[in-house]
Amino acid sequence: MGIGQEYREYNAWLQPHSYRFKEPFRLNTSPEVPMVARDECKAGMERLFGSGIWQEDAKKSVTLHINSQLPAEGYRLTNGSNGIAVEGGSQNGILYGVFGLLRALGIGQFDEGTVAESAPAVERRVINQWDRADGTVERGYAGNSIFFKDDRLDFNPERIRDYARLLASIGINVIAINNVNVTESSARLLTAEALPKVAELADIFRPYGIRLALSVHFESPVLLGGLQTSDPLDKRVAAWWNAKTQEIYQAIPDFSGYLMKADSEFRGGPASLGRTQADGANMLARAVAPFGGVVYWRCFIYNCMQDWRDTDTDRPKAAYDLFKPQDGLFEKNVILQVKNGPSDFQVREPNSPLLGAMKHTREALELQITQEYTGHQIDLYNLAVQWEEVFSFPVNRNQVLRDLIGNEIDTVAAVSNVGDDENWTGHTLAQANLYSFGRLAWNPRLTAREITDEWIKLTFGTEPEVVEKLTDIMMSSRGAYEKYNAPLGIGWMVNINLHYGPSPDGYEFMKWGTYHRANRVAIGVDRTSRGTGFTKQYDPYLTEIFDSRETCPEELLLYFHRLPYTYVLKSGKTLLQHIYDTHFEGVQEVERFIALWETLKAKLPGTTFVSVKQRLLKQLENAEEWRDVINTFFYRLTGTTDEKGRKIYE
Ligand code: GCW
Repeated sequence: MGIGQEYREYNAWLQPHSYRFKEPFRLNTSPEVPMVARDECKAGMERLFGSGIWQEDAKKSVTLHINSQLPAEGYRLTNGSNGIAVEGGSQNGILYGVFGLLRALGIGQFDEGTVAESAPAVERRVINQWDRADGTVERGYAGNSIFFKDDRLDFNPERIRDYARLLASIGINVIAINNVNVTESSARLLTAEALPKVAELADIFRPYGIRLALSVHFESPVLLGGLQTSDPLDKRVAAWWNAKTQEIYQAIPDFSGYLMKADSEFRGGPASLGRTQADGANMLARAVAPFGGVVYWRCFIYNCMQDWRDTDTDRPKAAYDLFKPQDGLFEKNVILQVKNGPSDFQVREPNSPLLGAMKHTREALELQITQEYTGHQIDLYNLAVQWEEVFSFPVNRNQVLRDLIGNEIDTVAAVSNVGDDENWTGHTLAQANLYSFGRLAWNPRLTAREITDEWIKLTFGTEPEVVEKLTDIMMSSRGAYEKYNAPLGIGWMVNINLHYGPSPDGYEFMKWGTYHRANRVAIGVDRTSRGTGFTKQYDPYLTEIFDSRETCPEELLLYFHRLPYTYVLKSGKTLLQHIYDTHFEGVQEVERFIALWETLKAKLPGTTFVSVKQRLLKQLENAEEWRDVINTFFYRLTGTTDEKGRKIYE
């Protein structure tokens, strides 16, 4: 990335533009201002306005300095008559201030007289890489890992630095570099041979205010330490973790902590040894506590060996049932990491009832940027729209999830969508999802529209036609995908393992607890108080809302209820007709995106125009496949034809 360049997809939202400026500036920095903040400011202003922006004898200045009155990571920007001041509460604060300034100038919202203050809503804004030691990325759709190759860390420092810059520019301050499904070879990152290389990575991230975390194998004491057991209550096990942790902190003094997927999807964990989640998490927490570290303990635990004939077990209930009774038993530096939905990053889910339910335990919200169930970065899907809904989802009569951020929930984490593709994310427009995650983790009160607008302007400039049409496409993209996907929150009608493309019965007779139980008259699982009782895990205010077909949010009807196809929705349509209609509409939406995109040909960079168009055409094929498979599936079950007489295959 750099100055004086043309647009390159690689630059993501840190693109050059040639905006005009009234007067040149001098750059003034006090000695405690970190080098990277100064460099980013210098280069960033040149990127926006050209190198003429800096002149040593300029009357006005851009001044960077630290103001310890401000929140540590916060900043204040002032555009006064003498020039621009960027104050930061700390070294990181000043860096965020510089990026905040560049963003404000880039979107044209920083005229003279403006004062802007900002500070992050949560202490930890975390990226989880699902990069495997062998160099592939689990659920990655943008090439291979930028960190690993051939069972070891093997990276291009320049590329990592550019990633660090992108992440810092959106306020990320922690990164876990390896997949939560830790294998024997990735467990070896903790060994004395591997740690120096991990420390090299930490050194690259550090100047950008980003601390490293590692996903660790619960059975490390056996795998690496030669012990007979990994039992968290065994003194030798705890001693092994203590010693190992000390070794890590010697190499990486600001190490953020351990990320753990235990007792989940065939991973070992405390439960498999007859211990509680708290026993396991606390052992690690005590090891990192003296160094100020934390344990990110994932709550994605359910029976993945369910028999489809078993109708008593209801997967969405699992995490709450397991963790809620242990509230209060966790050490202070344990952070329970909870996926936004109780299922698994589906297109449409309610929020997890576990979010906000733990009154004496810290929690992290986990989102997924990589488009596992949302189109594999082939189909366009603006996740900001979905995340805005997640943050706006009620937890009780008076609060929505957003209100807990920074309080009960002090960490926001997400699974990254980058790989070694030149444009980082495969689909260039999927860069917006990484951008939006950082912005929302910093400030969950931003709307999807505001963030999308920022991203478009920073990436492609401020030309109104481009902004307007791209905003339209991007703001509509989630709705379009939902329309041609599984209907009304039922989820899971995807090709198994792959999770792209339709397969309505793919997961129906599997062990994963993912059943729609469709027959010729009805579909869905009754998760109300009268059914599996899942709704009772929510605050009573919500239990009542979800329990009733009339008050349950319609887009979630089939998440909570079992309904006949003849059930009449608020639109006056039957459930079946709604399914047919939305599936035809979803395809039409994609056709509309393609037509709109075509009209932007002359106004967008050629490389991006072509690559996005190719993906849109593939998306159209996918949408048609979904439409026809889903419509035929329901037509065959019900024998009921489409009221509008459109083509449904027999
Ligand atoms: O969504 C599922 C994915 C797995 C993933 C798991 C998890 C990393 O299909 O690929 O494993 O969730 O979140 O642990």
